[in-house]
Amino acid sequence: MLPKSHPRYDSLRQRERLTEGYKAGATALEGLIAFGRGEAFDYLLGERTPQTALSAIEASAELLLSAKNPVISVNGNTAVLCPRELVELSEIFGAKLEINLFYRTEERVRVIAKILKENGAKQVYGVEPEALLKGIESERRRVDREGINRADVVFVALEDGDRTQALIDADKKVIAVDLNPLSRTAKTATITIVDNIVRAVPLLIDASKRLKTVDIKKLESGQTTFDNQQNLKNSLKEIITGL
Ligand code: PTJ
Repeated sequence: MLPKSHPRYDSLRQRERLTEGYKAGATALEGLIAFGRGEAFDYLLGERTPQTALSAIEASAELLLSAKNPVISVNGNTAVLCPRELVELSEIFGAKLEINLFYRTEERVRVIAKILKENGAKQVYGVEPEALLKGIESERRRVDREGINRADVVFVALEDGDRTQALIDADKKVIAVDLNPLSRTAKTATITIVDNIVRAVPLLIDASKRLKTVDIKKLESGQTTFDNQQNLKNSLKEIITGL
């Protein structure tokens, strides 16, 4: 039993969620390793949201609010780390929730769909994906015809760079959450939020609720001012300054 008074309670709780998620059949064993790499970067960030992530979150909220067919891509890590928040995010934008797995099995898809539904999702896409995303050979190429296949903006987290590139090549805009500002995903996405998914999604929810009251035309003009490459460089500077 993890005592709430433990100074690293939040971090240890995230680990527990993932190991529980693995035992339940949602999270891939490799997902635990991927999380460990993220933890190392989170440590370098001082386990708090950097200023650069706040700028990226603001730009992401603007992009999602102006999207015509946004989709939130869910994998075995995000499904257990922040399922309720992902459902809430999807409701704010009228975005579809689509399961997209690197280590795809029917059983994992079933368990993840159940988790999302238990957390309020009315419809889950990607359960029987019929379309294929060009440019990748992994299981991530399987996409829902009505979901990622038709999306103009795709929200991804804990992702491999190949699919982000394939989504960009398919003329979609990609919002990535990745603690590693040096990853291929981070460098390839339209907007990269360098932060822990468990902090980034609630902040994105808050920013979106606030911006929802703003005129859409103003939002569209705001998007063009965000420079992802510069923001990533600034993220690295923030890490170095922190060190
Ligand atoms: O559930 P599946 O089958 O789709 O598999 C998912 C994993 C995570 C196993 C797969 O996508 C994978 O191997 O990912 P990578 O290539 O290791 O990339 C994961 C990235 O996410 C790394 O750059 C990590 O630093 C980052 N990361 C890890 N934990 C977090 C994170 N970013 C944000 N928040 C986290 N909590």
